[in-house]
Amino acid sequence: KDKVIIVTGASSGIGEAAAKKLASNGAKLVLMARSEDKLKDLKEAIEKEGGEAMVATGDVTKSKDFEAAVKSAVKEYGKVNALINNAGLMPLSYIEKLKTDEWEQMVDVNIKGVLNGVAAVLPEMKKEKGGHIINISSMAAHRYFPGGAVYCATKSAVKMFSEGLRQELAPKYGINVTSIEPGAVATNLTDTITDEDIKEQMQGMLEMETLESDDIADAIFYALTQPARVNINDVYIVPSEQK
Ligand code: NJP
Repeated sequence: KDKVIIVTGASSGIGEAAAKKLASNGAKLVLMARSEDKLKDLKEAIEKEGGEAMVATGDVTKSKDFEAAVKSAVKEYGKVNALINNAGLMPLSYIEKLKTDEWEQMVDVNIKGVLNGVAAVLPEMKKEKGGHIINISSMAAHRYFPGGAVYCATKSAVKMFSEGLRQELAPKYGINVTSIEPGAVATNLTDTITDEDIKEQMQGMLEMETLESDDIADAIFYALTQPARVNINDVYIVPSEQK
């Protein structure tokens, strides 16, 4: 209750579901993504339900955008208690196709975006003498799947970075850190795939019953609502039907 929480990638999928869930439980939400119109609609939807939210349009790959989001959060709500580093991209392809621009995008958003977020919120969390950072990693941190070499590498980086972050920040500053590793969730994530073969394979995979964004929002809520002494390190969630 009354926690100020920044959610990146709040304009769709898991981020949107998490923002709604947290707002309906009394948190003040700072909604970050590039699609301003979608964020405005979400803010309106949250307020209609009696919740509080503000829009902080920005690109997580730009440290200045993140700093601006934190600054406006502090101006509006006075503090930052939690950051959900959720923004991510998954343009899968086989390495031999050398889609190097897409590799770079994934490294920038999935890894650098997380680092920018941590750098932007850390001073505020230190002031608050505590906080919580949740990084959305993936099942891809546990195993390779076709066309996923770079994506899996970025998500492994996020998982390992989360553990280092926890060991450095939790004992010293009371900042807990959680890595959430979902299997297939029904969202727009596959829209960024430009490789037609991979797209077809993914469609086949998604014929199984996938997780809903709300399932991941529930896991985020669970991790955030533990007593300060409890750090939920990893949450690995897959659809029951996923092999
Ligand atoms: O995907 P989607 P998800 N700066 O496409 C934002 C991970 N995950 O909810 O900027 C700021 O609906 C984009 O917003 P916009 C996955 O890797 C998923 O599934 O307006 N924001 C949108 O809100 C990712 O880390 C599955 O275009 C940027 C959001 O990211 C997280 O879950 C499985 C941005 C993407 O929403 C959420 O993805 C898994 C930027 N530069 C892990 N670039 C799954 N769905 O199956 C993108 O293991 N965004």
